[in-house]
Amino acid sequence: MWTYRTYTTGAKDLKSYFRPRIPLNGFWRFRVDPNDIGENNGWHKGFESEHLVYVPSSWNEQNPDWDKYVGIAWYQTKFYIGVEHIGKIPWTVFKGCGYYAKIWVNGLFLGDHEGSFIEFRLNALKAVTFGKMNTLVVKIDNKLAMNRIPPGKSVNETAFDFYPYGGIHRDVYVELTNKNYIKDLRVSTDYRGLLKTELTVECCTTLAECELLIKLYDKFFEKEYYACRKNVVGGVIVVEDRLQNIKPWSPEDPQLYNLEVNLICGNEVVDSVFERIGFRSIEVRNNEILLNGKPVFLKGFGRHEDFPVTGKYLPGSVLVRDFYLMKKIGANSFRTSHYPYSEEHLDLADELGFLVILESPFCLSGVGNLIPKQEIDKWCLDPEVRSKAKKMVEEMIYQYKNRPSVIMYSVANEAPIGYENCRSLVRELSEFVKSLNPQTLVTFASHRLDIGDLSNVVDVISLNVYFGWYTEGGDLDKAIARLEKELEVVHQRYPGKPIIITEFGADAITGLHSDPPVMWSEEYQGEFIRRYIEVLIKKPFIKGVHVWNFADFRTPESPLRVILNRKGVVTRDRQPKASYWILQKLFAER
Ligand code: GCB
Repeated sequence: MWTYRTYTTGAKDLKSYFRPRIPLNGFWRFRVDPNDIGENNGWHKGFESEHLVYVPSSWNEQNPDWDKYVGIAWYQTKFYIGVEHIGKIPWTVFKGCGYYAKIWVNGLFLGDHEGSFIEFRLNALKAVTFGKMNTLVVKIDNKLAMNRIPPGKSVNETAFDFYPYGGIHRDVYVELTNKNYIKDLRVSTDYRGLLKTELTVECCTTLAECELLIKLYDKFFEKEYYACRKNVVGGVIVVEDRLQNIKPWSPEDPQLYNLEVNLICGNEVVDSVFERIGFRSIEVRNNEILLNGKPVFLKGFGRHEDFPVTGKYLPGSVLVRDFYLMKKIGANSFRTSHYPYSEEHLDLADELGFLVILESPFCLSGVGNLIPKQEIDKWCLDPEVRSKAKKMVEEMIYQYKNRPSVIMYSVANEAPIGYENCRSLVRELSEFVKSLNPQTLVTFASHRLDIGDLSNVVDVISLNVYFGWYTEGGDLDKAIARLEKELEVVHQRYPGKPIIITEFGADAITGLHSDPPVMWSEEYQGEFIRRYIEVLIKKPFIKGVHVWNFADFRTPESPLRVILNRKGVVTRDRQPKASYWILQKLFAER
């Protein structure tokens, strides 16, 4: 049984054609509040402003005046709920905004949420007026602080190498449910047709009058494969069956099914939701990552959600281009570095057959530049940091637990595991993931090649390596010799563990050419990737290669960055660099 409850509150946002939805994407009123005067001046009841901002998208690049603004900003919109909905619960649903958000409807505080990359929904029943316009106000606080995840100090002093965009960067809507509704739906499958459904139902009437009708359809809701009825006894219902003639989900053939669940009370359907599921198994055995019992090799990228003007919002059209570019290059996998991506992003991964490492926002690459070395260990012990890191892992799994594409969770990126308390935190997070679901594969991306006894808690060792860029710069012979040597050492240290190289890459400014290849040229990047991959694919213990990065992305300003991190094999506007074609050839050979 799947037991959360340490941190996750509210219901899971489930797909539904039944629940009425009022989309709130569009132009909202906007106001920055650098001195945090808004609440004292009643802005949460509604505020005046000449400025507009588009939702979803980060605020920064929508107006050059806001570009480097990290701090408090206010958003406001109006919505109407017709009287025909009286008796229903209106939920305000935010798919991702941050860093810290407080929400009011008609001046009444609904709740708050910390963390930019996870959905949350708040019950607005006490606040809304049916048959009238309602005012929704959101206060976003995007200040960087050491007790926030990921940590930072100011716009250009962050522990993470991506731009600290702020705002409402994913969809917002009001969804209406009946008072009896399906709160959570969790599906476990295997490639031999296991279908285990765990449902949490929230009922205000006597549960005995209610039953669940569970149906399995093909991807297009055209053919019904399975149906079962179950009385709602208690709030949690578990149904388990083994289905015949099911096609497994895999990158080569990503077969999806729709699992529909109807809640019927007194002969009336009162709720209906669905999840797109796949039948697949994932495990690590004898040094192999096995998908549906067969060894799989991960080929792909670390990515970012980053695009000009929209910031942390990747519009659907850009996502489609990204996935076609990834397909064309021969990739079958990516990591959601360094935070959970949007539902649409994962929808496409499910649909097009990508194996995803879902990463939490606990990204600490540059934490050593922000606090003195002797304080890092103390920082990792801070109960606030620890509980936030845990909450974010739990929320991430809660939201994405039913995704066939998600085969592994990464609990952190480049945590300073040389320090004892940081090591214990990564251990705690990994064990926590396993306690939520023992079938889940767990890892963390490490820049240290010696992960000590943390090898006992991860299924796969994930390494980020930059010989030939941050060390041995410009000298690929030396870099590759070191890579070979170091990897053999890692393998000898952990002979029973599959290893994935989750990051390796070199910056290239598109259009910058050089013979012989020198750093920052397209030729150097191509050569770097070619020589790495030629080595990596020959090592039997390496089970995956993720090039850093798929596309160039914006970062804080630093002498190491030319506005963007240029390690993309495509530019920020998604045009291939020379390395793209080299990688396409290499991926085809593995
Ligand atoms: C890393 C980090 C990643 C950076 C990358 C780089 O190790 O994990 O966030 O962007 O290196 O390009 O420096």
